[in-house]
Amino acid sequence: MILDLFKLDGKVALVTGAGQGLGQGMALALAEAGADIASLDRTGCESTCESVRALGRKYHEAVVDLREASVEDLRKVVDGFVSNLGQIDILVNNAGTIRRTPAIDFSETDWDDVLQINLKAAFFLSQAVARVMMSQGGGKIINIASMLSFQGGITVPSYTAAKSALAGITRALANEWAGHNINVNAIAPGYMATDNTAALRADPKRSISILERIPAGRWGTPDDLKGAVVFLASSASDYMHGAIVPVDGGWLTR
Ligand code: GCO
Repeated sequence: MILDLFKLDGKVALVTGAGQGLGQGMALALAEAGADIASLDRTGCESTCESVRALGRKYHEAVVDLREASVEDLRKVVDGFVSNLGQIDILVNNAGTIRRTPAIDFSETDWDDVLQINLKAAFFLSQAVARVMMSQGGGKIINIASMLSFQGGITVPSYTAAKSALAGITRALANEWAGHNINVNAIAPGYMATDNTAALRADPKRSISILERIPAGRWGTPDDLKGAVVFLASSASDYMHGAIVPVDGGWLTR
């Protein structure tokens, strides 16, 4: 029956940045759908851990700062999860950072950090996890893109570069790995009320102009991504490859 296709019982989902915000919301959604959770975050994720275990699912975490992690470190983290949880069926590349400075003054550090965390780590984690998925017969990779995968943005050039490229590698990896039963897709959240947009919401001009453009008439919340992430993590989306799915209250249609 159709609703059974959405169930994730017996699956293991690795979510980066699962400690708060969108990552926490998605980790809980996957656990509610039946998955055990492997969490990778730069700090411990006590509240995510508690909620996942309260649902009766296993939770295992690795504390890793993606800004500093080498490709070898990422492979070791993935191996550690496989030894503890037995497998990885779903990867959500959610961890991200943003730096706000006009392009004319933008620093090398703000360029490198954002590209490292939002793009390079997502690519090499996908590579390490895809090797596991290939040996298991398939899996689901979900990249968390952005409105700035489609638009230029204002004073966030390295974020726009990383998120636009993340949309590109979503398609590139989808092409290469579809034949291995690995679905690579992305969710592009709209303007969500999380830490990422705190500066925008605190700026009276920008917060009004953003809100005015959202047809749904409100900022998004972590709960708004729950349906899309479970869908893309489940068998219900088995024929989807390389899609970038906006969950944006209609922002892009404006
Ligand atoms: C900005 C915002 C965006 C949002 C989000 C949009 O400056 O435009 O911070 O980057 O955070 O990613 O989808």
